[in-house]
Amino acid sequence: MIRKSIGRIAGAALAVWMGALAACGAASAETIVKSDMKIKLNGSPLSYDQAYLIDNSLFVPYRAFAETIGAEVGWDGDTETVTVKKDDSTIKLKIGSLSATVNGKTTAMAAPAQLIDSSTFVPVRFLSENFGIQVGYDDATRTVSLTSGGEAKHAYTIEISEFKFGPAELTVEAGSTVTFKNLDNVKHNAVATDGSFQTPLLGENETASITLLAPGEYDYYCEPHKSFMKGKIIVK
Ligand SMILES: [Cu+2]
Repeated sequence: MIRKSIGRIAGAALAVWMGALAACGAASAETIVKSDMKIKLNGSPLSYDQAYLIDNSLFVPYRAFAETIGAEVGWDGDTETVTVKKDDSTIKLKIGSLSATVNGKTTAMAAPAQLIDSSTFVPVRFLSENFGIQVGYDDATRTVSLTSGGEAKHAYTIEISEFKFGPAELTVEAGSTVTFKNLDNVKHNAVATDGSFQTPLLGENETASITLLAPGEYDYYCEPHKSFMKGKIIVK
């Protein structure tokens, strides 16, 4: 049933992989290529014993991938269906089927789950995106980057009033968005001492937001009032 044509194709068109969700001719023979792409999750490299490019979609073994993203898995041999469950989301993939079930809804996929040498391989992009994990690809380093942390994202506001940042020190989770709001009728901004962020000069009631991804301590100041207007954001 499952065609396997493992071959070597140099320089598979990875740009196509990025957009491969769009369409897939069900009748066309799949092209299965061993993949040497690297995968990172939130910046940490992951390693899989095997990975394949199938019709330019990256596939990895389902158990290993589920562990990576902190999901539970199940396998029903009678229906050849993999169930992947994470938080409140459940995705069911049937071997060879272009329809997946995402929280009970039938959803089309670019390339189906596959049995290769008796192991079940699942598409990284499809699962990641349906679990709210962002997927990026850097062609130069052939690295797929997965960014999770949906529920850890928070939004904070620092009010600038009477030439002070309030609160002067703020602790946030990595990936949080911090909005500066100026309440003074004098222009202020916020500039990180290490150059990692800089808002425009804000007039009265104007706001600017920054997103802090890397943990660390960020000292910042207001450029026009550098000598006395200072603050700190601690990213955990
Ligand atoms: Cu200022």
